[in-house]
Amino acid sequence: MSPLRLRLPVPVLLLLSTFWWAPSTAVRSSTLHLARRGGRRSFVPIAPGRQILSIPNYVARARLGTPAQTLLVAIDPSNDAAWVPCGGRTGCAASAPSFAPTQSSTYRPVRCGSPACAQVPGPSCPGASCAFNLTYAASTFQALLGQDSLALENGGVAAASYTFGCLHVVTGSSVPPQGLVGFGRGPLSFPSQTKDVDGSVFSYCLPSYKSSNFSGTLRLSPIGQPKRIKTTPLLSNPHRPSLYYVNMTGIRVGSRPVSVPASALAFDPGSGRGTIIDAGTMFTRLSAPVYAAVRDAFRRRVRAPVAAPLGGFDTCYNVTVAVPAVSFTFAGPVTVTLPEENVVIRSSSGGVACLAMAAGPADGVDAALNVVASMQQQNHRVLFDVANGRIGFARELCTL
Ligand SMILES: *[C@@H]1O[C@H](CO)[C@@H](O)[C@H](O)[C@H]1NC(C)=O
Ligand SMILES: *[C@@H]1O[C@H](CO)[C@@H](O)[C@H](O)[C@H]1NC(C)=O
Ligand SMILES: *[C@@H]1O[C@H](CO)[C@@H](O)[C@H](O)[C@H]1NC(C)=O
Ligand SMILES: CC(=O)N[C@H]1CO[C@H](CO)[C@@H](O)[C@@H]1O
Repeated sequence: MSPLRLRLPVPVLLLLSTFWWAPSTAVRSSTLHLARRGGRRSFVPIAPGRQILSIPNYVARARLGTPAQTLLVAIDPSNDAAWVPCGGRTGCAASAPSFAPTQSSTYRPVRCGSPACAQVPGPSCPGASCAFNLTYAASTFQALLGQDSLALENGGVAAASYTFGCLHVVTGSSVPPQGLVGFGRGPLSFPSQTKDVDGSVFSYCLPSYKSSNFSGTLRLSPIGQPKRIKTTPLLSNPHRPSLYYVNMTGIRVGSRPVSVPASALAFDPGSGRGTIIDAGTMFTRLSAPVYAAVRDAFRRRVRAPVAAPLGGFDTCYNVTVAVPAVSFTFAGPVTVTLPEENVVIRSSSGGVACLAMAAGPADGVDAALNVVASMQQQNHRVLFDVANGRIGFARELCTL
């Protein structure tokens, strides 16, 4: 039942190489001036990690410890605990940026028996410090729980004593190499640990995954959020308490509703069926019957011969085709209409375009889950207003 396992099936990950643009050699910082300076009411600049770190997550610069050590951390709304790779043993040259707790005067290990230790899943106490294991995608970690000062770039100090996992052993790959800050709904997430200041409200605008600019914005408080934004109620699943569930009630391809039985979309905490908003997954995944209906409607509208599948995508075209908009309707009702850039992915050569969605796993806890993923959210503002139990959507261009 771990929400940490909520990630792309491997074939979809593999196709990333097909669609991989050459990574840029340097992290660009020239666009930082776009974020208003002057304290915590401004924006945290975010960028797709795809070009910078070869990961599907969006990243922000974090400063951890005293003096501050800078890491490019993934921002993940479907996880709670933050974790960073920890190194810094004297005499060891770190090959990749990692956090050196011994170099920070404000780092404190979390002791066994402390309240923070009780908040991590499956804590153990081999010594005096609180230890836990974590899985993320296909990787597992062993971590020690610690606390230190955390700030996200341009967002002010989030917390003088932020609780996070210090990773010592990592098995597996394709994880955010410089760590992750969970933006889920559990007690260890960023919104929870900063709620006294940020009021359990944040929003983001994700720039195009092809961009390498930090032109996206993460807004960390109720102040400065869009006043006029269409919202849908947030639903909670006690079995998967980290996740932001919403009530998706219909899907359209072009102007036509896709024929999906209401029962295939209905929220059911017991089985996990329903729809979540996530940004740690790159491409929207729909439960198998829902995806089949959307794909069939899409193919009927496009009317060109379907070419061979590419990676995890089964609806690809060799030729230039006119692509219908796809709309998701949520309770409210709120309809989010996705233009072409949120609907199809084009190969690097430009020759092939595929419907950028896939069917979820055939079985397991995620089989009935629909995941509205980052590619489908890019260039929209998505508001996570936990304080008022709602999620909002508005079109906003944040790609340079
Ligand atoms: C974490 O995993 C390691 C290796 O599998 C195991 O030895 C250890 O006991 C686990 N720790 C916890 C807290 O479960
Ligand atoms: C979701 O929306 C449908 C249609 O409006 C409604 O019938 C259903 O009760 C809603 N489900 C939840 C859990 O709010
Ligand atoms: C797509 O292109 C490939 C390679 O050029 C070709 O083998 C295939 O027949 C084409 N498919 C369609 C449906 O045009
Ligand atoms: C303003 C700016 O820095 N734009 C850059 C954004 O990133 C792209 C590459 O992804 C560059 O080509 C732009 O110059």
